[in-house]
Amino acid sequence: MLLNDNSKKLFGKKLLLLIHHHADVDAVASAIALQTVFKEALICAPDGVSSHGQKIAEANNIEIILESPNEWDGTVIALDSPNPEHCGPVPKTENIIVIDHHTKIEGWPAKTEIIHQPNKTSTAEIIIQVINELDLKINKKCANVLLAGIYTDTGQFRHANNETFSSASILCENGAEPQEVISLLDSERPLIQKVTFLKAAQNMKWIQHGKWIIATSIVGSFESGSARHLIILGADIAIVGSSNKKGEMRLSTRASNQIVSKGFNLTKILESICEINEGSSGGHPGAAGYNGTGDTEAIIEIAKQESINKIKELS
Ligand SMILES: [Mn+2]
Repeated sequence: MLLNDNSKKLFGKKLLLLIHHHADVDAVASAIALQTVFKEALICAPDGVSSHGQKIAEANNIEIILESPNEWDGTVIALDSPNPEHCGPVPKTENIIVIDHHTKIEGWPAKTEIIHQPNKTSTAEIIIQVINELDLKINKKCANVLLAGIYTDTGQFRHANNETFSSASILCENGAEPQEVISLLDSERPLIQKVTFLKAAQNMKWIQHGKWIIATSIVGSFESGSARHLIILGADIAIVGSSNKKGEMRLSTRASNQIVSKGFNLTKILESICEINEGSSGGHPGAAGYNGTGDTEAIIEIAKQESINKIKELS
């Protein structure tokens, strides 16, 4: 059982569904799914929604507010967000539920109800179980968006496990249409994204260490998609950075299934950057992100060196 009596009670209050910065499909889908069973719930994305996240919202006519209220006199449900910084500012409230599947959850106030399932390949899969335990029904819209969350968070099922397919199967029994989801998400990318990915490849530097290849690049935006594409090109570890004029910078990192299966873990690399440069990090062994301040190139270099050190420890 994921839910205790207290968390069940908290679902009965006025709900604010808070999704992480630059919300991805998993986060947006989890919020939309909960809104299909709690019609009055508000969805809030304090730092915007990714382009695919927006697609899912638009296809379902969902309204997402972009500024989080200062206070909330019901329950705030943080989705797909391992720490408060990822979805902040969190409104002042008595009641918080966190539903997440990232490796490490931290920084939430003591009274928070934490539903943490790091073995699940998406938050969407946790939502299926939550809705079941609340004795509510998954309708077609709910099933479709959750399938979209699973589809993207598992990299089109490349990182799926046994349970992922059981969850997807439950969704299909409840009306999800795999082809609808796939054609919505695989439709053509905006030009600016395509150009960014090409620039990421153009400015890429790479080194080989043993049989492993580490690629790095800097882009203006879309760093996670850029990192993913460097893996498709043949890198085992991709580290892509971006920064803004305020001096804030972001790293997005990806690792190939091959190196992850040997025990390589990106969250460890980014945690060591937090020790050196503060900031916050989170994610999974094969896909992780870091937010901080400082010189992007220097921090990419540190991440690269840390990766080389970890490669030396692999079997
Ligand atoms: Mn997720």
